[in-house]
Amino acid sequence: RQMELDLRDALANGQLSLDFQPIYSLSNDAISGLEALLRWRHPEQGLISPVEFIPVAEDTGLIQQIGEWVIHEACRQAMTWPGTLRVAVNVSPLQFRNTGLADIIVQALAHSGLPPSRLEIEITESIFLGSTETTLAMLHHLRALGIRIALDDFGTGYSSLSYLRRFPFDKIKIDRSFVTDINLTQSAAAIVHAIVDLARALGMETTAEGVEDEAQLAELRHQGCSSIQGFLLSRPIHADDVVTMVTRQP
Ligand code: G
Ligand code: G
Ligand code: MN
Ligand code: NA
Repeated sequence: RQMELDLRDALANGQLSLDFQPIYSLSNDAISGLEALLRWRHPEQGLISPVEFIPVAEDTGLIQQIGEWVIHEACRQAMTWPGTLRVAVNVSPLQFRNTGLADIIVQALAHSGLPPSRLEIEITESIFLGSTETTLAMLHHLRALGIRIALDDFGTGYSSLSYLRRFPFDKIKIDRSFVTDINLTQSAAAIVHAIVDLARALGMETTAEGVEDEAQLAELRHQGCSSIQGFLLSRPIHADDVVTMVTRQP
C-alpha cells in the first residue's frame, strides 16, 4: 500500500512531529501537563490525521519504530518545559506486545534526563483484549519505575471494572462523548458522576476530555473532576509555542 511506503519515508525524513495539548488541574488551578499528539505532514497530501495513519502503522508493524520515536521526542521536548509539567504519551496496545517497551522508555528517560514522574503513558481499554497477564506485568513494571499510567477514552471501549481493581491506574480519562453531553442528557451526567466517584474511591485522578464550553467546565468542577482538557482551554499547539502558553497562565 502506498501509505505504508510513505509512512516509512515520513519517519526517515522528519515529516512526523508532535503537537501538545495542555491539561489543566482544577485542584491546583494550573496547567499540570500536556498530551503529545502525533502529526504527519505529507509532502503532497499535507496534514494527515493519526486516525488515518496509526491503523496503517499498526497493521504494518511500523508502530514499533514510530512509537519509539514518539516516546523519545516527547521526553526530549518535556525537558525544555519549566517546572514539573508532565508529558502524556499515547501508547498503542501493540507496543505492549513488544517485551522491549520498558527498555525503550528507560532509554528515552535516561537520554533526555526527564524524571520518570514527569512521564505519563496513556493506554486505551482495548489493551486488555490481548494477553492480560503480560499486559498487567508490563504496567506494574512501568509503574514501579515511577512512570504514571492513565486509562484513556474511558467508558467507550472494552470496559471491565475488574481491571480497575487489578491495576492501580494513576488517572482515568473520561471520554469526550460523555463530556459533550454532560449538560444535555441526564445519562451522560450520571456516567461522569459515577466515573469521578469511582476514581476518587480508588485513589485515581480524573481528566475530562473534550471540554469545549464554560457550562461543561462548571459541571465538571461541581462533580469534583481533577482536571480538564479540551478546546475551551487550548487546542493542541505546536511544540515551539508550549513554553509561551504555559508561562502565560490565567
Ligand atoms: O490529535 P487527534 O485528535 O487527531 O488524535 C486522534 C487520535 O490519534 C487519538 O485517539 C489519539 O489518541 C491518537 N494518537 C495521537 N497521537 C498518537 C501517538 O503518538 N500514538 C498513538 N498510538 N496514538 C496517537
Ligand atoms: O483519544 P485521545 O484522547 O488521545 O484523542 C485526543 C484527540 O481529541 C485529539 O485528536 C484532539 O485533537 C482531540 N480533542 C482534544 N480536545 C478536543 C475538544 O475539545 N473537542 C474535540 N472535538 N476534540 C478534541
Ligand atoms: Mn489520549
Ligand atoms: Na482520549
